[in-house]
Amino acid sequence: MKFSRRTWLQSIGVTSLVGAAVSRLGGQAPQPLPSAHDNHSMGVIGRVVSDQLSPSKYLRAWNFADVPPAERSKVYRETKRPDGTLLREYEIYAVDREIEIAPGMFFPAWTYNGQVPGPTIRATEGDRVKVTFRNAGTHPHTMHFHGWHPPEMDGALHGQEVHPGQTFVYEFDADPFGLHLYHCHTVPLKRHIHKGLYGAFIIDPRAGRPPADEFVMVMNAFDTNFDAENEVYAVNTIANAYMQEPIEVTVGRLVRIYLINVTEFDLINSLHLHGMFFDVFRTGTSLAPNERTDTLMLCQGERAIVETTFRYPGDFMFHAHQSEFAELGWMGLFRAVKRDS
Ligand SMILES: [Cu+2]
Repeated sequence: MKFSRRTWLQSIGVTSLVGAAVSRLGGQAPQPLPSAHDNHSMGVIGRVVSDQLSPSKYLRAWNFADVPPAERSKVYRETKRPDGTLLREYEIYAVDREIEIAPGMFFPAWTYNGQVPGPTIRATEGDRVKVTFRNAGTHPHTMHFHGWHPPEMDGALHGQEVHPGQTFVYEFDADPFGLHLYHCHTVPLKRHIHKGLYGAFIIDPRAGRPPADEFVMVMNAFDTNFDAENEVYAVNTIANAYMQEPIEVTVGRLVRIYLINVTEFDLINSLHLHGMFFDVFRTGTSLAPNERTDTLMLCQGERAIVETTFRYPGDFMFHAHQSEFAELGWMGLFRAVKRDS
C-alpha cells in the first residue's frame, strides 16, 4: 500500500476539516498539490499482524486477563488468605523469540512468556506475590522486581543468575503501592533489558484508586543493528501501532495511564498529549498528584501514573516530545467518543 500524505491525513481524521472547507467553497474538492515532501511524510506503511503481542490487548491485560480461563489458570492463580489479602502465583518463563516491531522488521528478542513487554503483574498492597521463573532461553537471566524485598529475592546479586534449564521462585509482599517494573538483571545489563526482558508491575493501594479506564504503556525502543543506538521507538513495542488502531476512550470518563520508561541507550523518553493536560503521580506512590502538565519526561527505569479526562470528542495525538523518537515510531492516537449516560 502506498502511504501518501493524504492517506496519513485521513488516518488522523483531518479529512473532515478538509471536507468542511470544501463545502464552504461550494465546489470541487481541490486536487492535492504535488509536494516534494510527499515521499517522506510521517506515518506507517503496512501493518504488524502477529500473535506475539496485540498492542490493543496488552493495554489492559494484567494478570493474564487476555488469556482464556483454562489457559490462564496454568500461568496465574489467586488464593484468598485468612487476613483477606491474596496469594498471587505466576508462571513466567524466559524464551528467545523473533518479534515483529514494525511492518516487516523483525528483532531477535529475549522475552518473558514470548512477548515484549512481558506480562503485566498486578497485585494489591499487602498481597503475597510468588513468581515461578523458568529459564527456557539460551542465556542466563533473572527477574529483578522493583519494590520492597529481601536481598535473596533481588535477582541481581552475583550468583543469582538463573541458567538455561533452571527454575527459581521469587516470593515477596507487594509493597509499596505504586507503579513499578520488573526486568532481567543479568550482565551486560543494558543488553539483557534491551533485548526485551521487562514488564510492568503494578501495586494498587488497599483502598484502590478512583474508577477509571486504565492502560499500561511501556515506552521502549530497539537497536536493530546493535550499534548501541535505537532505530525503532514505540510504546508497547510495535512502532505506530496506536496510529493504526487508535485507543478508544470516553469523553468525560477518567483515564489512567501506567507509564513506564524502559528505553535503553537514550537517557530520557517522554509523553506529550495533544489538546489537554494531565495529572502526574510520580512512581504512583502517592494519591496526590505531583504536577499538572502536558509533557512528562522520564529517565531510564522511571515511571509515573498519568490521569486525565477527555473534554472533547475526536482524535488526540500522543507521542514522545523528542521529535526523532516520534518519527521513528513512538506516536499514537486516542479517539475520544461521546457516549450516553
Ligand atoms: Cu537476561
